[in-house]
Amino acid sequence: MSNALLVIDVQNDFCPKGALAVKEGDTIIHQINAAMDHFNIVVLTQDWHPTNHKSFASSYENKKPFDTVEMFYGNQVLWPDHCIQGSVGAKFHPNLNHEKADVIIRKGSNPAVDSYSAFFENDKVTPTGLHGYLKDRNVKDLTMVGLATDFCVAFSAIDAAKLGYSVTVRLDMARAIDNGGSLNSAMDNMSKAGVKLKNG
Ligand code: VGL
Ligand code: ZN
Repeated sequence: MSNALLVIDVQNDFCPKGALAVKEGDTIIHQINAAMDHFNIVVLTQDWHPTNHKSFASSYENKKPFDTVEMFYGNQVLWPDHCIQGSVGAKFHPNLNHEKADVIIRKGSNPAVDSYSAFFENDKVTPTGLHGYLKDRNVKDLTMVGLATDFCVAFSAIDAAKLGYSVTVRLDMARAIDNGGSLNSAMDNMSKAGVKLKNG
């Protein structure tokens, strides 16, 4: 039985000065690097969107960032353009020790579907392949860190708990966007799903 550290979206665009900057997003990186040595497997995720992605406010005529739209899979927050495939903003933050990664999962490549979770796209049915990988490697315990607590970290943690993993989110190694109460509701939803929330 193995454990894995999932490092969610520690990319330039989610760090200060990035296109969708998360406050203090870069302050967690040294601690994340140190944590990598304590797990059997390190997984990194990378938000990886085409320029015309339907989660971008710029894909609509009368929308601005943080407005919402109804997609075929439900409500979707609209974001500033971020993590465009191949751009500097999509790269891992230079301080992140990405060479420790056993596997890198890229997500959000389908222009019609956003993908917060490391396991399923936002349609809740299209898998990323991570569950198969972790099953094959006999991983049962997952610890999640990274950006942003209230979106990609929370969605990944809740999906993992539903899939039967024992899941811990290390809040001291995660930071939130916290738009319109999103952090509070994400914390509630994670607790209800049985995700352990720890600060150290
Ligand atoms: C994320 C919004 C849009 C995240 C990604 O990594 O939490 N949030 N794309
Ligand atoms: Zn995104």
